Amino acid sequence: MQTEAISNKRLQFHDMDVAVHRHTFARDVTLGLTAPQKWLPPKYFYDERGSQLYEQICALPEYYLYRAEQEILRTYAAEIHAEIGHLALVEFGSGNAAKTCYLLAAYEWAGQPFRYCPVDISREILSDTANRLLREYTNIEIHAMHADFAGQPEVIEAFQLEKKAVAFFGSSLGNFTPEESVEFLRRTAAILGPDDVFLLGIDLKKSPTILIPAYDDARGITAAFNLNVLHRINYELGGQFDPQSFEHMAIYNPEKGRIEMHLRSRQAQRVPIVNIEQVITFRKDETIHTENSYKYTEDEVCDLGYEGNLVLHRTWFDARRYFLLALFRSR
Ligand code: AVI
Repeated sequence: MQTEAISNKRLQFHDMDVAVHRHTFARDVTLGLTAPQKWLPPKYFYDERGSQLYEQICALPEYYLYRAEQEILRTYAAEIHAEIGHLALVEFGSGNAAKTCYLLAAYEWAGQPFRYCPVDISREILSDTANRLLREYTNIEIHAMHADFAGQPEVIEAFQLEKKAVAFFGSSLGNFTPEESVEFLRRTAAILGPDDVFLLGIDLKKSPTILIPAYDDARGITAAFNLNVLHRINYELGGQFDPQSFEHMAIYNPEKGRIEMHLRSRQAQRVPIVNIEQVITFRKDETIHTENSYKYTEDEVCDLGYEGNLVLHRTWFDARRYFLLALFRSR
């Protein structure tokens, strides 16, 4: 990744090379849509519109994940801050940082300058959020990074922090397969110093009667979020998808312990995608697998961390024990 730092007194911005990103998108779409089970990586949901739709999902009554994690951060912010100390806070997938604000407020109340380093794949949200936080907190200094961190958590080394708390909230680790999660955790653990911590917010296993509506809401916002990836292929890669000819689907796969999102073709169809020189054919009811959301038990989170070279130190739960915030250190 090439980074370009635009500095002002309290804000530094590391930019991703957008041309490289476009190329990767074209490559991933070609790979995914020509596979026997068509698939697309979920990271491509998050263009500007997709990020806005995700914010709307977080406000939905069915999407308990957001409020459960918010409850944990609101209730225990001071305790978490005391536990981690006044370390620079790096956040993978920071989005609008709405929940992180509870923790940032605890930093602010300490009355000492602190550094927040948000990393996100959506540049618009990152930049808007950084500017908003600068207005809200007087002690904050922000080093923001526009990056696709999923395959290379080491991008955060560009912040050159001596000591850090690295946060990965929102159950976003659940969008990786367990194998990818272990790899991500190992690579993250490898760049943690002895005083550093890793904070993981993760959704817990529960009844499919609660899980499924969270990914298939009554207002159809999750459906729009899922279908948005077809719009994105249309405008970024010259695709000719008619999104209305696809239907959103969310199922719980109990063997794998994950919610799967798919887009099901309502009819047999051929879809040209000009920029990748492909015509993709669909049978009626054929699906594109667009996302996995793995759910874990507390023990599985501990084991996953251990395999990722991390030791679990503390846990916090919401009152219903729907969601877990886990604090790890490198082992
Ligand atoms: C970002 N990620 C953790 C969300 C999830 O729950 O898997 C994305 C999402 N997909 C559908 N609704 C929300």
